Amino acid sequence: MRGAGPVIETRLKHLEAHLEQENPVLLTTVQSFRELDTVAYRMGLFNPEQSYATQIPWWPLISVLGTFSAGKSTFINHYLGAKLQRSGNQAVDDKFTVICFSNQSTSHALPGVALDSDPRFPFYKVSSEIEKVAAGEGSRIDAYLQLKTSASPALRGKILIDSPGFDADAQRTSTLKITDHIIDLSDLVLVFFDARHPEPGAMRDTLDHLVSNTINRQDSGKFLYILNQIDTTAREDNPEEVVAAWQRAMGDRGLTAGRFFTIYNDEAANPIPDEALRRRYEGKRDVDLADIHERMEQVEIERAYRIVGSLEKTARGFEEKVVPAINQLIAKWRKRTLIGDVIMALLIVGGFIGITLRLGRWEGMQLKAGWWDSLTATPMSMYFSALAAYLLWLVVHYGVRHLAARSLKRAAERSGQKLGIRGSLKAAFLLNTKPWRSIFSRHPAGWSRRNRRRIQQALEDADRYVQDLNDRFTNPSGNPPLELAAANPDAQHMAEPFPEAAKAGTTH
Ligand SMILES: Nc1nc2c(ncn2[C@@H]2O[C@H](COP(=O)(O)OP(=O)(O)O)[C@@H](O)[C@H]2O)c(=O)[nH]1
Ligand SMILES: [Mg+2]
Repeated sequence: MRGAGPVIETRLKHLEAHLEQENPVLLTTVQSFRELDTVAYRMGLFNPEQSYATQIPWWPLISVLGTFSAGKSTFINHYLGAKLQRSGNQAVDDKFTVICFSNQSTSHALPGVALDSDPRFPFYKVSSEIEKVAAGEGSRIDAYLQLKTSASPALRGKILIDSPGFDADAQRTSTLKITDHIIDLSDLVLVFFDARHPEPGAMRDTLDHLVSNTINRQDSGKFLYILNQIDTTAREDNPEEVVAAWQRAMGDRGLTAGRFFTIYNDEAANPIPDEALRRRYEGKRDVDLADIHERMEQVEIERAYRIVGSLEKTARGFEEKVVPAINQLIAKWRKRTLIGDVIMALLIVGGFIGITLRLGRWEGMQLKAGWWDSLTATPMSMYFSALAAYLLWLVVHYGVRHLAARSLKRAAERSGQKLGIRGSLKAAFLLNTKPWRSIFSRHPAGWSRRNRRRIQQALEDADRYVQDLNDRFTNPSGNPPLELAAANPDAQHMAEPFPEAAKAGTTH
């Protein structure tokens, strides 16, 4: 229980190596998480193959979903400023592509297995998810996922996911499952529609799955609905009608609030000969595209704060939740042990009296029984009898302690779950009931002065990271500073992030 095990150590090294390229502030947070890990190991909360750092997603995830041939890949290529993804009106990609930053200039395509086994990526362990819904498919992870890297500065600190089209007739359950998984993990979901086919029939699957099913989600704000290829309406007599029909179709699914964007891609677009009309189209497109890009950037910033928020929340959790919960369990355990001791003592004394009444008699203050006489005959034999009695009592007492601890295992598990404590509260509690721990000890095992200093240090570091992030992200572009580090620590589930401002590379 001293430090991180070899598997987790390797993972943390990978994580650090990647952050080194991307975001120095967040790189230093890994060190703080390691300190908290140490405390968790010593307290028995974590086994050596667990770490706070690997339990949170480090990259903001932006997924691009929507109808087949709507221009998803084209949009991504434009964003990256590189032709990474193939595009075309035929189904050119039937896999999900996870695109992440690497500063090596040539981009690599790696198989899905790489994603499944590397905890830096959001698909870590997705095969077991797939396996749950489609037996046998989990091992075919390569059929569904691939990884590409790109050195585009716009990609720094985030991960993009390109997806296959969404209108295949029979969506295989595994594809749907992956889509759902991606939606859950994503910080931002761009849902693409095709202005060439704004009729409800053509968009049915997308509407069903990416509109109807999502509007009631708690995180519905992360969905942006985009009508792409709007240039193709320039020839229509009534182009507004295309947009109106699209919005009606979504309204029919219950989606009425804003977040609608209409864009197109210059290079892929048909030229719009009428100069005034073209200007109008470009103007509107530029506004919407800038909004979309802004949202993509924002996600990255929020994530960085949330990682630090998570660090802070984890650090505070020791004092606020873990230690009180363990103390409570120890108090119950102590009580049960003492009650058990009393019961056992009464039983033993009772048994002793019973035996005595059968085998001997009391005369005055003296016990008259052959066995008692022989035990107390000489000082030596008295000494050994007392020792034997004491040893017997220890066996009884430790048996009672053990049973009392066992009787609280379930309670420890439940309390850990209820409080949302990561790691095993049960294991941490049981560590306190080991034979060498006193039932009267005042601090839980591992809650030493040294470890409390570690936590204090992590909290101080968290403050410093917030300042560093503020220095980095606040103002020059007019964005309001974010203050969610401490304010929004419960964003835990989707959590924490990391990024660096890839401000340098993106244009808008
Ligand atoms: N007119 C027009 N065509 C586009 C636009 N964006 C993409 N396309 C074309 O639409 C086709 C499908 O694009 P692609 O990016 O492969 O779509 P995906 O299936 O959603 O990834 C390609 O031939 C693109 O050149 C656009 O904004 N306007
Ligand atoms: Mg595509």
